[in-house]
Amino acid sequence: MPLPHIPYRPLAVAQEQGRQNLLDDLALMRSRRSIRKFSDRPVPKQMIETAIRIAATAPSGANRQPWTFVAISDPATKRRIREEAEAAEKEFYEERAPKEWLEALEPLGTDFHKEYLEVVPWIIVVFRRDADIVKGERVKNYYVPESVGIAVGFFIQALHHAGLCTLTHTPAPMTFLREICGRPLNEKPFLLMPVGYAADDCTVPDITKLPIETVLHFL
Ligand code: IYR
Repeated sequence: MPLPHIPYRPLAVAQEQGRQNLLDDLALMRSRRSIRKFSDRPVPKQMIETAIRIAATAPSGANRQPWTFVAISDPATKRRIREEAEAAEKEFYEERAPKEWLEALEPLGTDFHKEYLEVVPWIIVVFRRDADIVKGERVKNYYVPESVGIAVGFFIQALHHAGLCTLTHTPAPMTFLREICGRPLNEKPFLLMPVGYAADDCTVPDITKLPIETVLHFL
């Protein structure tokens, strides 16, 4: 049965203000980087919860909201995640990764060591729910990677605006995360995200983004 419809009042922004807001947002997002060197400075649980509330406002296929966030601050759990992630990454770098992939990573200087997983105050594990179990029945969700990707985008932006940093990390395979987080079989790990403040001596590779002409075509 269709839901009742209610009036929608979009945010009232005069066009000039809108222009300025976009420029401000552009500067804000240009100053964001993924980092691999975190501080152990604590981050209040409330900040994590609010950032995840922001993520959970994302649009999703049939409004199924096919994401689950697990926020971990327990040191023993973080240690287990580090151990498992490093084991998976070691195998990736030393055995599984095709030469071409290793060459693509070389400029970034990454390797299997993931100390930051024990240093950061929080690790957020994002799960995708390709199906839900409703009254014992499997009910399929739609556009799941698109939906979860959008939610994670909101999350990353919110963290950055709050002065926090993250990294979108996908150790492969990631199935160990389901067991560590105690999630059911219909939830599949999507991303592992350390969240915290950057270390004072944090450095990032000097990358550039593609020119706008490459990524945008007006017709
Ligand atoms: N998951 C590995 C390898 C890696 C892959 C990509 I694609 C990156 O952009 C960076 C790293 C790791 O985290 O080291």
